[in-house]
Amino acid sequence: MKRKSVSIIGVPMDLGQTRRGVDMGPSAIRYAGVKECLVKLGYSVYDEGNIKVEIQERTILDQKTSLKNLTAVAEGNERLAHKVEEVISQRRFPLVLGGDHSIAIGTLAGVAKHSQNLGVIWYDAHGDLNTAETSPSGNIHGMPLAVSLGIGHPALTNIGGYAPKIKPENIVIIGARDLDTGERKLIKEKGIKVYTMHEIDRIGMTNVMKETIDYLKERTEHVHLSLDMDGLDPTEAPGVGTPVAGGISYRESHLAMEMLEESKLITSAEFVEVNPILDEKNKTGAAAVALISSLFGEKLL
Ligand code: B3U
Ligand code: MN
Ligand code: MN
Repeated sequence: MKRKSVSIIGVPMDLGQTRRGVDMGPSAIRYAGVKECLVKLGYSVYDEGNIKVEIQERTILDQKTSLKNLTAVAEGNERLAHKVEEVISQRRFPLVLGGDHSIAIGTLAGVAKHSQNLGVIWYDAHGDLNTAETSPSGNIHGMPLAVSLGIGHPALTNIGGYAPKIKPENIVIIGARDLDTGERKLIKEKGIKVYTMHEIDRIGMTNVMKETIDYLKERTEHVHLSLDMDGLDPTEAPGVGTPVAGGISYRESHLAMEMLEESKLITSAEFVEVNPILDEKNKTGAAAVALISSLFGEKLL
């Protein structure tokens, strides 16, 4: 990471899924000391506060598609896209804190405005490549990667006023271990590069990251990191809405962040799905801050 200014943007979004509490994720990550860590590392840090997200006590189903809370998710993401775009115009690094993963729709809409050939690392147990037709849940947090490819409901794919935001060959998914049938089909159809837990176990995180960095360096100009805390193993990051056993370890995740830091490739990032209600003494919030510190250059020695 180049020494530069960082803008923290909180997104208290919980409408992309149905478990309560993930809207407090930004507070949990702030409480765990994200700003202080970045200041200590020498960055100028601006906490931009939170993006306004509607509070809805009941799930509203879209009549035609059964998408959950479509209007409120789209509106929150539109505001987020605008903010991210503004932050990049000010030459600051946008660090977005979620909130459920539906917020990647807005983040990518803002980031891609500044980048014709954006790379994306999707660190996640899931593919987030569903559409209204393939989704088992109707939850929009299972769709943001498809939406960013221009696949999905127009109210989502057109956020920021353009589509698509990214190209399938510029994506690397890391940590996948729970993929739906429609997602598998899309991965094959579009030729998306995926390192499942199988590959991580086979070749090790060092090689996964080496290959990822080489792959993206060759074909992209900026790289966004979208890190879903459920990519980590639930024993080490229990505060997430959809935990999946057999995940990436805390240590492997640190290594991944350190290698990304060395590569100087990452130009924007988001950390999502921290749910303090489901967490154990803010373990997941603290893990997010520890990983952010590594990504921004904290060294052991
Ligand atoms: N693939 C499932 C489950 C899921 C996706 N993202 C999360 N969970 N966090 C779905 O609902 O789309
Ligand atoms: Mn996700
Ligand atoms: Mn996930």
